[in-house]
Amino acid sequence: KKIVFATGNAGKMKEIREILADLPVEIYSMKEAGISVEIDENGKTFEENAKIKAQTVAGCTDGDTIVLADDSGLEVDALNGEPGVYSARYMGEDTSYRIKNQSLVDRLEGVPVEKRTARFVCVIAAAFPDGTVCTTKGTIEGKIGYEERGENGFGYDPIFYLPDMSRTTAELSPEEKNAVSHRGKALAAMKEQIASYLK
Ligand code: ITT
Repeated sequence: KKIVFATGNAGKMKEIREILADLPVEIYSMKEAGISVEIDENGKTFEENAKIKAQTVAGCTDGDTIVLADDSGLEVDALNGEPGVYSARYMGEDTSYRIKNQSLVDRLEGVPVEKRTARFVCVIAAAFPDGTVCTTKGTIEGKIGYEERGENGFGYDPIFYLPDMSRTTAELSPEEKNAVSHRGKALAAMKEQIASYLK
């Protein structure tokens, strides 16, 4: 059995490899599996988009492969849940995260600390060789900071502040982030689904 992970995001892929390291299965990125396919990510929810990615890539694999996909994003309460499912596309795919992060901080100017609540959401979808599909979800609650802090992680991590840890997720080590993150939680639940499929 092998797993192909349907993502082109290197930051996600690094975390996924670390979190799934203890599974008795070979894990390949789409690139390593030699798969290149146009994915029409037109769903309205994380669940829909994760399933679209997993099923599209599953259509390019042989019968012995489990395809996983991750759809994730940042929901900012003071912005009515934006950027949400549009997190990667916010201000355009090619805009740097320095600029995207500064934009969110600017849009929260004057918003007091108790109203700066936000969460990362991650939905993992699995497309199994028998045609079944399932999803698992994880979230982590935090607050939007006042400036970027930290060099670890990727994307919106430098402005995602965890009050309990007094650090942003970009200031956590990879192990610390994976132990508490939306992706760590969603993949922990998915590991159980995979284990029961493999039985
Ligand atoms: P794939 O579809 O190829 O997997 P993508 O980056 O386009 O890559 P998404 O549509 O799921 O994936 O976008 C998720 C975005 O949400 C991601 O690009 C980040 O900006 C943000 N995000 C998700 N998880 C994050 C995390 O752990 N830390 C920081 N930002 C995160």
